Amino acid sequence: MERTFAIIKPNAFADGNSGKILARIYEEGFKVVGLKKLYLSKVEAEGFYYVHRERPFFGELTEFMSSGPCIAMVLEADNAIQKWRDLMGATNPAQAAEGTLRRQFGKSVGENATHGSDAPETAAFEIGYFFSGLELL
Ligand code: 3AN
Repeated sequence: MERTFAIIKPNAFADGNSGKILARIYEEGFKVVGLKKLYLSKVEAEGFYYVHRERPFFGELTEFMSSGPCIAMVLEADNAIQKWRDLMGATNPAQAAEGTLRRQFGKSVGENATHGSDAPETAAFEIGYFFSGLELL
């Protein structure tokens, strides 16, 4: 079993799509080990996306992620990191495959409905950034 970190981003939360996304998560066989609603500050979003600090879109990305509430989750499954990335689809919703969450709920490359860790090391950092061990029992 592997764990990954996932976010229902502010655009999907504001659009009222959190329930539909959670339903897909359960249908696809993930166990939801942790779940919380958060309203990130700009500084908290910057800390989360620290690896992207040199990217040209860092300001836009952290503004968006702190623009409204989101839902942070820890998901567990066999091969959870890749399995969740497959369910999300490509970063750009216009290029995401039919049936993926970003295709269905994303608006743009920034407002793309969901986040997912891209490797075991990033999953460990991201889970620890949002959840304590006691919250994941
Ligand atoms: P992924 O989230 O699919 O791993 P990355 O690592 O390319 O994609 O992007 C990291 C984050 O930055 C994503 N949450 C994405 O929404 C955002 N992002 C990527 N490119 C842009 C862009 N050109 N403008 C705004 N946000 C972007």
